[in-house]
Amino acid sequence: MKISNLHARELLDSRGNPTIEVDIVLNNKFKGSAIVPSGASTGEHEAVELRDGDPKRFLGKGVLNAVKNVNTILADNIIGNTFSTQSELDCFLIELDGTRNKRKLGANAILGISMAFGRASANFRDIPLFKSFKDSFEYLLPTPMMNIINGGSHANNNIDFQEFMIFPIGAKSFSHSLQMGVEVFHYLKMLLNDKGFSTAVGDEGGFAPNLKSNDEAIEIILEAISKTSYMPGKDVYIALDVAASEFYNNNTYHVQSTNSNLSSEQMIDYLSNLVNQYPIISVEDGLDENDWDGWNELNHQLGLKCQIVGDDLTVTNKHRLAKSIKCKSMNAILIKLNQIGTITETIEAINLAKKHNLGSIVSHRSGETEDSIISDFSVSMGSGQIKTGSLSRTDRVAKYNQLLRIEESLGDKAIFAGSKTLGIDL
Ligand code: 2PG
Ligand code: MG
Repeated sequence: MKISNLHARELLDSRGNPTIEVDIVLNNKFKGSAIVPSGASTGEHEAVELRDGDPKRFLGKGVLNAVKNVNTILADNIIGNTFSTQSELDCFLIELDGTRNKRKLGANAILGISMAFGRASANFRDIPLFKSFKDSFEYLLPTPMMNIINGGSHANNNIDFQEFMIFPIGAKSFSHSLQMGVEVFHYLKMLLNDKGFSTAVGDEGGFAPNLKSNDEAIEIILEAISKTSYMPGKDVYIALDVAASEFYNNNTYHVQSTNSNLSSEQMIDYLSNLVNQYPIISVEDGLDENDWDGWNELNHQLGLKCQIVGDDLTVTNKHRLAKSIKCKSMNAILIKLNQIGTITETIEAINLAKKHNLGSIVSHRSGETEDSIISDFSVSMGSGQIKTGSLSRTDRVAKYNQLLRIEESLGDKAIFAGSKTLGIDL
């Protein structure tokens, strides 16, 4: 596959912040484009997203430098070169950048090329994108974690935890799981309305009501589930993204809604109580990204009955993942392409997780776009779980719609993950 053209531009993400789109052409014929997403609660060990920092443009958030890097240095070095695989291209990009965290050329610039190449190479090989990242005889449709109440740094309300998700592992198929999620979502809207709460939504399309506590958020979701024909704790479970690094300071977890300042041990007790009290089977970033001892204890206490998911802890980085495997910190990993910056390194993280029987959850970012590559990627990699926001807002729904198309095209070859690929045995 010879790169005949490469071009980047600045456009907008779902929060109205600039991001980068990359177009690539292979062999003068096969095209691919991709748009890079962007996080708000970013982990401090993530690859570097290059922003201009020019206060006169987009409050410093412009990405013209990343765009320029693609259109000059990267284009000069890549156009005319031939790559036979995704990993050949990605290794070339990593070497060209030469830094540990892609700070020279920008992980956003590099990932844009990596993703666009993935699309163009699927076109070149004349296969659908969801078949292109890995050869497989069967395709696993992921169980969605749908974020229907937003808090933390994704919403302007009192709730500490960032995401309250419904996880319908009892569904029969992907489309069925989505329908279940949508029904709960609409009952939740009615309930919030009846109780006089706002039904305005947060960054990921989930509701952002001013509830008193994390418990209240869980309870109102359970009430919404009880309005449907599904059983909480059988058909539908709760998954949380605590995003605890966001409220951790001076060795203390500041849980505002309960007005408490917790030590690591107390935070673990708090999470254990929630897991024992409610049908919660997945807890992401329950502790700070550098609280290694705490993670080990959390996984020790809860890891047999609940997924303990690393996101900021592991940042899709195989070295941090290897450390967390060694330290027995978790039993599942959240996978985000832009935390590490190439498709190849993302696949390496998934493969390492699989080798050690950890669950993997392919994830969006809170700043998203119409690009739905993660849907194809999750099927291709057989991750079995996807986290891509709520059931409203096109930037979120685009991912679910793409999964519906994939499910339809696979017909009876589409296998639904259900509970099969959890990092725990239920
Ligand atoms: C997370 C993500 C996505 P952000 O913490 O898991 O939901 O949020 O993209 O803001 O890091
Ligand atoms: Mg997270």
